[in-house]
Amino acid sequence: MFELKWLWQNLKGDRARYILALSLSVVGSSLTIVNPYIGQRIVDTFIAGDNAMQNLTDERGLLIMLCLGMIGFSLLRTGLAYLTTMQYERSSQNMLYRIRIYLYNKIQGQDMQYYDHNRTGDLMTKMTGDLDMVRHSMAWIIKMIIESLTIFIAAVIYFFTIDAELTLWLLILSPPIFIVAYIFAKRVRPMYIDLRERLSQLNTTTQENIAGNRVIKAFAREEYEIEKFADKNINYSKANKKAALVWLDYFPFLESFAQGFNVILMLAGGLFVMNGRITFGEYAAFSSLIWAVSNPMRNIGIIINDIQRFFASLSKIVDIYYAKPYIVNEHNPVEKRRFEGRIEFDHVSFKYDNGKVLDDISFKIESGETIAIMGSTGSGKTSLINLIPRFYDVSEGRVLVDGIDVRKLELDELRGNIGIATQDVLLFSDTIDGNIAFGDPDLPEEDTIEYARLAAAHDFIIKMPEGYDTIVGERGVGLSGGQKQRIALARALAVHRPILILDDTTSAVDLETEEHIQKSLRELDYPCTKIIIAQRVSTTAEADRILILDNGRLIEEGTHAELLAKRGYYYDVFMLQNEGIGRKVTTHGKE
Ligand code: DCP
Ligand code: MG
Repeated sequence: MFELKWLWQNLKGDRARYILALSLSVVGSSLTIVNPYIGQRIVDTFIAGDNAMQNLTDERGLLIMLCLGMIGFSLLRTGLAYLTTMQYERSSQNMLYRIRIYLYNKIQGQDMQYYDHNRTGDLMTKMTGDLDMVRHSMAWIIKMIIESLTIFIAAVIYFFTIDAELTLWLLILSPPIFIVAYIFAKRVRPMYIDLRERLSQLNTTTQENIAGNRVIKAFAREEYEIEKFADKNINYSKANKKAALVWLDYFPFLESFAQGFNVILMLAGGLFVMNGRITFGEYAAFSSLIWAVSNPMRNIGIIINDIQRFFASLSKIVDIYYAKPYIVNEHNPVEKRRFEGRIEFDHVSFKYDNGKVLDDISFKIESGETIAIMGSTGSGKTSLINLIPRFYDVSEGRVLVDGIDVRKLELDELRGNIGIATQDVLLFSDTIDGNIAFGDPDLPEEDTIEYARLAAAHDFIIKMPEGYDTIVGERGVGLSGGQKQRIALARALAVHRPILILDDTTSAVDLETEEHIQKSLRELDYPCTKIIIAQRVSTTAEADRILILDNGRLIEEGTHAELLAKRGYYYDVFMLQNEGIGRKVTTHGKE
């Protein structure tokens, strides 16, 4: 019921229209009983009545009126049905539109932790299938329920005005029908929740397969993936059939009860006509409206099925709606300051769901310094830099930017001061120009080219079919890993932020290109604190300071020379990376 309240809130702006639709439904369906009533008058007066022949000649006007009335009411009902459907469609579509925007904003506003826990396929299912199901329910299922109910009630009231006893005889069947329907609903509910989950799994598999197509091809795992998909597909199909077939267990009972209405009407109604309790016309009215009582009983299964699906989908959407990100923008109207770019980690520890990743890390970076971070894979480098723009929050300790705890800063302001090139490069399906200017859509073209140059990307960009207007990304021209990294670097440089974070951004470029990039970074035309994660000593050597992470701990800190002198991890890496060169030199020397 809480979900219905939620829907009602979201109908805001279209509530009047929706209520109009509901009212039109009620009026339109109540009119269903008018024609049987006219039919009853015609039968009683002109066909089966005592003076039928007499009336046929004397009251021809009345007969014509009644016939015209029948046609008129039919037309009126058709017109009303048209109007009603239009109102349902409009209000539900408007609601869908609003909810979709809201949900989209919600998803956009979620923090990284949310994305760690929610599958893309599942979110996509919510944004498409579930939303459509909810709209369909608002427009069609609720309409069907309201109309069935109105027709049922109108028919029963009409029956009562004709003959209460006969009506009661007919209604004897209702309680058992409701009991059967209730048992059915209870049994089928978990099935639809399960069905919804399987659909989401199917979508997730599909989405991952499409996104990961290259890997699948590379490992020649198509067959395995097809099987995996087939498996999910069968699961979904089975669950669908199971839910649909449950209905068959109950269908014979409900159908028999529905048929029972006719039998009771024939037996009891026949007797009543013979006794003269009701007229033949009244019997005809009963007979022509008995469907209004039995059909809702027949349809109860379909209605229950749809309601269960409706709630299964609705609860999923409501989940997104009420999902609260832990890391939020307070939206205090602050002027966006430009930071100096001082960064401090003060006894910072951090953990994901499963165990500590950073352990008691403390260091300071002055404005304008260049810091390199090195460490074996999985040592926590990415996790560490993720704390600066507050992609995640620390578990213990503080991260300070310009001396202020990042948790006290406005997210917009904080992130607006950081340029970042993340480790997994994502380019949008857009032009190269659009990708570089992503953080600043007003970037003049000369600047785009300038930053592409600094990132050593200009040369390969101009060789592309349409230069800076070449579409890249998922559906565009393919780029090499190193090319993507360089465009991502240009994108990070182009925003002119006082803090620049590069996560393994030159890992895929050759040494010569790397040299060019380092030179660019040294000569940036704006003041900037740089944090560079790198594996190569050639990159780290020129940093003001180098931090070495090992298993989440800061084990070494100092300049290139200091760390070499220390003969620790950094020294080992240095030796390892220079060993090859060293050996070559030696061999050469011997010759
Ligand atoms: N981890 C996790 N959940 C995430 C991301 C990482 O549990 N969403 C774990 C995996 C590692 C540890 O945290 O055990 C550190 O991961 P990092 O990505 O911080 O490691 P690095 O960036 O140092 O590794 P690499 O050099 O491979 O990028
Ligand atoms: Mg990393």
